[in-house]
Amino acid sequence: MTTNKHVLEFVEKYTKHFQPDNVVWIDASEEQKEELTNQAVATGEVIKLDSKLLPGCLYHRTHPNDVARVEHRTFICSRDKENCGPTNNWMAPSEAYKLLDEISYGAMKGRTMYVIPFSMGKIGSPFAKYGIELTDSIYVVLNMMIMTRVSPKVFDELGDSDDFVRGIHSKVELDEEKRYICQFPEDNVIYSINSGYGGNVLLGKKCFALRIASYQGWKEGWMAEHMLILGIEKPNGEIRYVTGAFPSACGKTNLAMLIPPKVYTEKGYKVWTVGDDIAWIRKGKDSMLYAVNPENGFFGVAPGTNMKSNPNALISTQKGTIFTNVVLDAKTNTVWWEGIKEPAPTGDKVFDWKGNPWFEGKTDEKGNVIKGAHPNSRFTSPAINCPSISSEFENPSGVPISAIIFGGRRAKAAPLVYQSRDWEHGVFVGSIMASETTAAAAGKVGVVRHDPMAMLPFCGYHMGDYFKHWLDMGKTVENKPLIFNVNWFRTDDEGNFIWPGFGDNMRVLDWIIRRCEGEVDAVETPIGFLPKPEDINLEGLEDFTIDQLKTILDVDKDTWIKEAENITEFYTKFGDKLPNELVKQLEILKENLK
Ligand code: OXD
Ligand code: MN
Repeated sequence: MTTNKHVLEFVEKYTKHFQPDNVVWIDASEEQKEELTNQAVATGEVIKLDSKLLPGCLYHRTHPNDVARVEHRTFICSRDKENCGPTNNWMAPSEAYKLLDEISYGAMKGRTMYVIPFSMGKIGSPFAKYGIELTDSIYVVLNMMIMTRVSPKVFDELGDSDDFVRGIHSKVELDEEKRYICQFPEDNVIYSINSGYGGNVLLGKKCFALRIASYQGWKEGWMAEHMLILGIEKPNGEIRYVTGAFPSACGKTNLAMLIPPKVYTEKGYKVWTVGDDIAWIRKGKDSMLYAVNPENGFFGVAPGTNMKSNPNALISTQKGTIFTNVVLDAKTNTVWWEGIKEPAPTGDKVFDWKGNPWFEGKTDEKGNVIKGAHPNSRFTSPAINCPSISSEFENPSGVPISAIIFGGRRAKAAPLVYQSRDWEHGVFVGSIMASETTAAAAGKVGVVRHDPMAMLPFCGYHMGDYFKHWLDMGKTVENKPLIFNVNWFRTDDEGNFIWPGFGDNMRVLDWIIRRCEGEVDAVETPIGFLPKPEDINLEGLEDFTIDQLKTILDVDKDTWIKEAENITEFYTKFGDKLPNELVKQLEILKENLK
């Protein structure tokens, strides 16, 4: 398939290492896809779903110990420990290669090794970066064919070049004690073993498009961010693009595919989806920042996705999709998850994500309800399935960004929306993001942690340098995006969400766009500019009053004084690498709160 000697050497080296029975080069042809699917069906690795109800769809279960990203087993193996920074785990590259080689030596005996040439970004576009993933999992191959552009054309683009990311994956024995997800930024290498969960093994996604790419972007003058990209079409046909950084499982996919409320659609507003998880950002025309989505599909969280919360996502899953760890109804060969629709399927052929017979309300021996789908169960769907996919999705130059939104899951503290005073303050706002943890990563759920720019688990270098890079990128463009922070998750004393969220988030996007166009003024507060309550359009919103809105537009000084103390402590981690601009911004915040 190629004569590129770097590629051939790489494949040969790991063929010797893993000792597979066969090596198969992936050309992503329909015949090959069909053949691989049939093989995976024969071994039980995947189950074919009903060809009429869910054409081209497959079902898969991961090992029960392997259902989320494992941040404590994820390492940045930079040559110098200092470059990994205080927020990542570090291992010396030589030590890491040795350890991983030892654990995975001969791991593919009796298996096939697949060689996947893939592109992040449209092949041949200025944003595109190429990779080769080696894997012993057909599930990985089939997912990569949805999530990235898998094609032998990658070799044509590469020519003789050595400029590709080497992705090495083996399930080995799925031993969680020997699970390692290692990134070697200076070597362009990712080495992932003992896992079969998407976020750990679809190496184009978090490992490449964020961890390695953030490092590449730092060196090459661009940015790789954990951000959705959406376009808001106004009644006059103009489209404004917004990117949004939110931690995992905080609604990026829902926001990216938002359907505006009737009061907006009637006037002609539309929302277009460019990306739901990752944005690569570069300086472009008109001295603006431009963003592309380097992925080709969605790896979305299933539970809670339904025709009301996100019809565009649900429709995207109706063909060519791989479902992982949801409920299987083996009688109809369809899937179900909590929140998709009531009632759950019944009968003796309904199985939960672990493969056990299941019915809604089933409890364990302690009386706890057993969920049918894992809270981090997923769908992998082609982006072209999405009814709201933007016509600019494939634009090789990306889309111009008018606004950047940061947002976390905060029961208190952060108001519904506020705007930073300028770029520098905006970088500060991103750097102080905090959010309650979710099921997307192994560990405790619901604990507030600092997650700057939603990149805490994904930044491939020192986060102090990352902040500096953000500050520098602002200097490269005159027409900078305005920077905002949102919080859809404020709760009342009973713990209920106050803001209706979902499609109604359009009302906040509308304010953001009107701010970008200079059409509406705002109130200056210690933390930035807040909307006047009457400027958030509540028309047509039932059961929600302006008084409720006011409760989520407040900036409680005592809460923020505590927040400033937490930020001070968090910032000490970065030592000398914390840019002075951010120190100054923290002082301004404290001063404003006096
Ligand atoms: C994801 C994640 O899968 O952030 O997008 O975990
Ligand atoms: Mn994500």
